[in-house]
Amino acid sequence: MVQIFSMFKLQNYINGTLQAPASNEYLDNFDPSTGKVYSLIPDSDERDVNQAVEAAKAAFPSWSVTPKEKRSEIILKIVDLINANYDKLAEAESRDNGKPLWLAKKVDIARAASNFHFFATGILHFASEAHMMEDRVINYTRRDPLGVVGCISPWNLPLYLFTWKIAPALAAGNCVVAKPSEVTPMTAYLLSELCVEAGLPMGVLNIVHGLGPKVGSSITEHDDICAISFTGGTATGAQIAKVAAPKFKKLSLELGGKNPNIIFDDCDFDKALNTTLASSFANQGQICLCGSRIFIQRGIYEKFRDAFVEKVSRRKVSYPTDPEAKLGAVVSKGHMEKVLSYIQLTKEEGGTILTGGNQVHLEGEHSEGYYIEPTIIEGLSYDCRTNQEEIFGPVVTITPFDTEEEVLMMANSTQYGLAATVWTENLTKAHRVANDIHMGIVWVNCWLVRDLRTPFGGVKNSGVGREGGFEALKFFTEPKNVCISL
Ligand code: TXE
Repeated sequence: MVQIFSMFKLQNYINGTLQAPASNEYLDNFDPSTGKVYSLIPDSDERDVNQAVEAAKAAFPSWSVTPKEKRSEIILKIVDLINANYDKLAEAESRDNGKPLWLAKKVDIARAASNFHFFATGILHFASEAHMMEDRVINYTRRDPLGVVGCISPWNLPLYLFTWKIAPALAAGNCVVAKPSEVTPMTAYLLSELCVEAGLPMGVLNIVHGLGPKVGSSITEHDDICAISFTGGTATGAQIAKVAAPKFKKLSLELGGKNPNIIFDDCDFDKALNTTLASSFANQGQICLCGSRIFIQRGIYEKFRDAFVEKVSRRKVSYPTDPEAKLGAVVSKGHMEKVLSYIQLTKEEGGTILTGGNQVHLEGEHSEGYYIEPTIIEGLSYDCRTNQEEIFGPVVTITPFDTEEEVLMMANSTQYGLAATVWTENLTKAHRVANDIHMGIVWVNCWLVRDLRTPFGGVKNSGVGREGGFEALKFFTEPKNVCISL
């Protein structure tokens, strides 16, 4: 008797119910740690998006006037359910993305719960302003929910970035049509089950799975979706802007980065070294905030380089459930090939690989997984392609510098402007460099320290707008000035 294993099929979440796509077609969902298909994703299309938009439109009149305390209470129920299903969500995230299980537990799921908690409470303190004029005239600013909004998220921090958009949108009283990356859809699917359990009113949140150019573009194009919040690649961001701009949709674009990590010779050496291990290779280097261009002042260049290479060469690449794994699998075969192609490019550009540079072949069931050694490259010019283009994998370059002016020129030389890290014990220099670097975020003597109240985003090709705190609630509301003559 041949046993037919029926692959688990994810479902869309539309109008409060979990359902098959209109096409009844499915896409393969790969486990990056084994290279094998382990579930199926709805191959949705504009029919599903249209149904989701209709559900959201029907829910908006009620949800938008639900008292914020009630909205907060329902969203906090989702927080409780995330925490009650913590390990299941972490295991799902790790299997879907390839990241180490310990990392999914420590970062991804914790932050998903925090995102909902932050905005469920933040909305209770969200206020606007009034402006008094002479002769008894008062102005006040209303901030009303926008209506039906689109949230489109990427594969590197799947539930973390998915909820980073959905939480403020819902808290502010909008209804949402959301699309997670088709590369890592699992935790978004599990979240929809939790939303049903939390009693989120039907149609308030709708999750449509599927391909970007099909489902994502249907969301971007839909005339009844008035705002798009997107995180992903710069090229895709440009594509979305091209569609949305002539329709005058509100846009929040959180795009790529090529972040400088600037290490002056008066830094706290051990702290800079240990933090740079994380800022270079956390999540397999698949975080838009990773510091992939490391600039080291000449006085400590060789000492730092040798210590860094020694530590990195010992970082264990392993299957995600290995508690010793410092790096897991990169997210897909295509992405692995993209990263390996940049390692090949770096050789052609004259780089020297000090450690790493190879695909890793594990044994047994993980032998077909997508693993790459953490890689350090030196000897490249600051303006070559390897140092100008986003690789988004476990690959960093190191470059010596002499003066502050020189390193600022190199750091500011790319088309990106997301996040910089600066290591110095000289306070005046820290403030001066932070002032002169063209980025949206600057960490001094730390990395990835996140206060959710702060404005989050970048300049140049790293995006448009800011997420986080009241910036996010302002994005997801429309200000209206009312001027009354008493
Ligand atoms: O991003 P995409 P991907 C960078 C990184 C990576 C590159 C591409 O360099 O190699 O972007 O990654 C949806 N209309 N970052 O492929 O294509 C898509 O389905 C509407 C940086 O993940 O931008 C997915 O849900 N939507 C980034 C989402 O967009 C479309 C994190 C992101 O996919 C669409 C990830 C379209 N035409 C990658 N095409 C960061 N800033 O953190 C695709 N999508």
